[in-house]
Amino acid sequence: MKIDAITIFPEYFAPLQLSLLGKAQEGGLLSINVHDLRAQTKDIHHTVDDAPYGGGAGMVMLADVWGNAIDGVIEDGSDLIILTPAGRRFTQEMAQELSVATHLIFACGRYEGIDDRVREHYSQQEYADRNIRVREVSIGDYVLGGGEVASMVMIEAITRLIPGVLGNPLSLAEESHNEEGYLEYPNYTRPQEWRGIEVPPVLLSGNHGAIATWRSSQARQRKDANSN
Ligand code: 6GU
Repeated sequence: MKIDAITIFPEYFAPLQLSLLGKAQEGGLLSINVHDLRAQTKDIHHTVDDAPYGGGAGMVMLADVWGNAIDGVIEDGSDLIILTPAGRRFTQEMAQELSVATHLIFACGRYEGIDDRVREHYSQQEYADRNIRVREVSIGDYVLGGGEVASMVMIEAITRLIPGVLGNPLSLAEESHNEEGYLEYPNYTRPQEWRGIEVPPVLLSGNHGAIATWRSSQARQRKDANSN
């Protein structure tokens, strides 16, 4: 999978070089390229935004600068993801869908967002004919300063589903097992007693049927206790 992220803050993406994602890139399973939007500006001030037509608070990012940046990376089959709090909610299901994509482009908006003609332009039939799909995505019901952190959340959730990226493929199998809105059961390791709290005895029983029953009941209780 190839990922291009376009942003005015390329430094935000440094953590993607760490841990399993860094290894996946070294191993060639994944390539992540971060692009500075300002490199596409042609004026001396490197302007990326302007006041909104119709008035109102904040600034809107320039269509032309975004168009130049996206044109530089887009190819047949690309998925263009525009990060905005007004987008469709990112879920595990969307992560699964995107984990089989070949090329993801993350357009990280700041301020009051990107001139909407960018979305409209790349949604046209000529792009659809090239298997290019555009989506506006949000990671949840709260407002961030920009799409950078949101795109990193998506990149982590999506890329760990690519075979070979996650260290332990068994935990993936167990997870998909647990879909259907399931939350996982509580886990324990040594020591058997810590600060006066014992590991639940059923886990030491060696009775695998009883352990499975206990775990699913615990997962259910935890899900209920944490439900909004
Ligand atoms: Cl994608 N962007 C911003 N600015 N805020 C968000 C978001 C995205 N998702 C949730 N909140």
